[in-house]
Amino acid sequence: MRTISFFALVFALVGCSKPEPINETHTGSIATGDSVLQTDNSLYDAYPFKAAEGMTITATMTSTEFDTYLHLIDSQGNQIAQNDDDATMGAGPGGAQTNSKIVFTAPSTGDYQIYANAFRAGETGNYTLTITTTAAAQ
Ligand SMILES: [Ca+2]
Ligand SMILES: [Ca+2]
Repeated sequence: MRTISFFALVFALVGCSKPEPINETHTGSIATGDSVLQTDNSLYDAYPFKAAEGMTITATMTSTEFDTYLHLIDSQGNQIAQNDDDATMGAGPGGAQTNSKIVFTAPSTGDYQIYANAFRAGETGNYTLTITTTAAAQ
């Protein structure tokens, strides 16, 4: 019983602590069977993470195989930022400026998701996604 109580306390404390900054790189692929965006039937992969109020959330998505698209989703499921093409992110397929970047300040502490998405329905291929959060200004 004592051991169970100890772990319950530890988990309670972890749950209350502010999210730490993250710096993640994911390699993935958009493929048949992935989640489907309701608005245009394009495919996406969802990446959940936590951020504290005031943190700067930066996400980048690059692919040489398809036109990337990024969405930032809050804990209520609302899209709070999006980007199709960012000219600073280098060339996508055919040398076109199709890669994506979002920079956004977290409006509250909680759960967020990045949707790594293809611009069009039917587009598939490999991609690299980064998600970073930097500490809020003190
Ligand atoms: Ca996928
Ligand atoms: Ca794009």
